[in-house]
Amino acid sequence: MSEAFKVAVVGPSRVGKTTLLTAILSDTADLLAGTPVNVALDEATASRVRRQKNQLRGAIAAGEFDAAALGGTQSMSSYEIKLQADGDVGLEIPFRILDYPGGWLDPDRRTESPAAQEQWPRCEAHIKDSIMLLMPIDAAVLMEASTPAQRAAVPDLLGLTDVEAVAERWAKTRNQRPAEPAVLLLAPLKCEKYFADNGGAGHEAGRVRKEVREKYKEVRRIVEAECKDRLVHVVYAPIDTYGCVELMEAEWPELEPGRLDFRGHYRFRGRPPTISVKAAGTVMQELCRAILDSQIGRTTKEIDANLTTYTRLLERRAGEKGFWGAISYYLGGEALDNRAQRQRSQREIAQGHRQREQLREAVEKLVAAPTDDRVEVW
Ligand SMILES: Nc1nc2c(ncn2[C@@H]2O[C@H](COP(=O)(O)OP(=O)(O)OP(=O)(O)O)[C@@H](O)[C@H]2O)c(=O)[nH]1
Ligand SMILES: [Mg+2]
Repeated sequence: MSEAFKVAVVGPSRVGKTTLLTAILSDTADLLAGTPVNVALDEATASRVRRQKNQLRGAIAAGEFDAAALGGTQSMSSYEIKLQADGDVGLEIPFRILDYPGGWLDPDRRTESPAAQEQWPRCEAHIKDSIMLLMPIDAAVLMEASTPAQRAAVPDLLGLTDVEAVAERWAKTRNQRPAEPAVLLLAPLKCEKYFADNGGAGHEAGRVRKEVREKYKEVRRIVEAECKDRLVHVVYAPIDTYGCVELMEAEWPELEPGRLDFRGHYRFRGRPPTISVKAAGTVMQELCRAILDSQIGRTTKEIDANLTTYTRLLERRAGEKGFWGAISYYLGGEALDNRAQRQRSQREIAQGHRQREQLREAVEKLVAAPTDDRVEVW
């Protein structure tokens, strides 16, 4: 299997990690509409996405949004996603996004689950290798807490301690690999109610930003402190994964004396409600930007030096390439050379080069597409 660009998601149970991944995929497909490049999913990913879309369709048809209808993630799952040029030469840029049950972030809960104990080390390894740390944030928890007891519950409900611990480990490795990209993407979700730009009438975008700045200040401090030798690109992107589901009522049931939980009651808006994903494509845009920037940032000499250390042979495709290997392999044309050596077809080489250009153009198009107005670089 070829080396993919890795992305890790970090957030507590029920924050919306899995839903977000589906939204990213459909929004990216929209951004790439009209280009000869498409978003290809492996079978397991496609089936997960299909199941989720069907559930949502069913809910829309029934006219009722049940926040508990979608079962939580039960095990570690890799989303294998490829930006793929049309045609049969098989040129592609592969990404691997890791999803897992948010409950696993809590070390105490991990010890209770055999699956977690078995799979968590692999999750951790993936997180460390990731060029992007994607951090979904429950905007409803942030925004609806008003009494002192509710505010006291917020850090725990956001899983801040565990999220910070993961961010620290991720940043440590990023600092050891200063030439690779490092993107921290803070993504408030369930924020339809607070915005006026996607069918809603909320005017609290400023407060969402302020709350995220405040509650995730420590995450940013940790990341900065760990990344002494490099820059981390921090992006703030409030995302609507549905766009047609709005918070009606916030409930704060008492789990035990002094400890509150949060339960949001949501309802569809619009008749009939139509899904309107917003700003989710930012994730793929930022990923592609990171890849292009880091490639452009290197001098030709560096690339040449790097390339000579790679064997341009068949095994290369199967070997561990690491980030730089992957980048020169996919965008530098090595995937083509390699393939060419096997097939020795001039026609195919010519066709392949054209497709490589298309792929590069599509990546550039993604990057050049206007960024959503909600998005900010911090
Ligand atoms: N209103 C609203 N609801 C959302 C949004 N994103 C997710 N949800 C709902 O939040 C619930 C949890 O979503 P999931 O994507 O399963 O959450 P998760 O983080 O993957 O949860 P675990 O797998 O348990 O870690 C589901 O009922 C979703 O429908 C959003 O942007 N707006
Ligand atoms: Mg999940």
